[in-house]
Amino acid sequence: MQNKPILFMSPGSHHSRRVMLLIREMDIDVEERIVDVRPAGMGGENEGPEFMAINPAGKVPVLQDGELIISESNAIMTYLAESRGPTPLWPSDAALRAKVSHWQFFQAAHISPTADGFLYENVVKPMTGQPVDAGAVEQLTVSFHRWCRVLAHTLDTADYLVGNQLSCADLSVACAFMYERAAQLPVAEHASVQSWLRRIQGRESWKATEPPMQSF
Ligand SMILES: N[C@@H](CCC(=O)N[C@@H](CS)C(=O)NCC(=O)O)C(=O)O
Repeated sequence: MQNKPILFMSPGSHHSRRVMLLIREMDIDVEERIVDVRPAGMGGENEGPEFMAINPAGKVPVLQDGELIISESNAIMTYLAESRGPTPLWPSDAALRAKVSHWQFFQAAHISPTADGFLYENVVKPMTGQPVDAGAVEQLTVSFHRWCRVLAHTLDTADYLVGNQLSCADLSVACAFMYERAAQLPVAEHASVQSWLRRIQGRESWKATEPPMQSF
């Protein structure tokens, strides 16, 4: 019998979490192996030779399934959904699947860099004794509202991002908001986005992947 896949992850990693959510939503048997992830130059396990041999980018998540080693959370999700599916989370209809994919690219290109910027300014900098850059926060705020308006364009009239049912799109995008409170993301100004986020956060998969403490 083939060994079960291994997900190298960190419980506090928002990028790991979208894969962890999918694993639970699809009830896939995966070993989750915690990596001590630290920022560059801080001596984390993610920079050690063993992990770098698995992912030369030194980042989690990474999935190992037999011969396959794959990083990038959304690529891992596609692989799991396709190899362990079918699942409505990754629709069989090509047009719907393109829409799911669209939101995953949107998350990686727009929402995550903006939310991560807030996390850096409002959490990492104060924690490391650096001054917050008010100008940077102002620019991030403009971007954040811009991307939330894009989400609201769909969520004002639908409960979920694609086909009005839960899909990988919701799992991918919701994780970008994981540190909403600590990072002071102004989500409250976008009622439909906030309601959608609470809907995802109400799921068992979300509760089961809550990190033991506010870790990063
Ligand atoms: N685009 C990647 C981002 C992965 C990522 O940045 N992971 C963070 C943890 S949330 C990490 O491993 N950081 C360590 C580092 O950058 O050195 C994905 O979606 O998987």
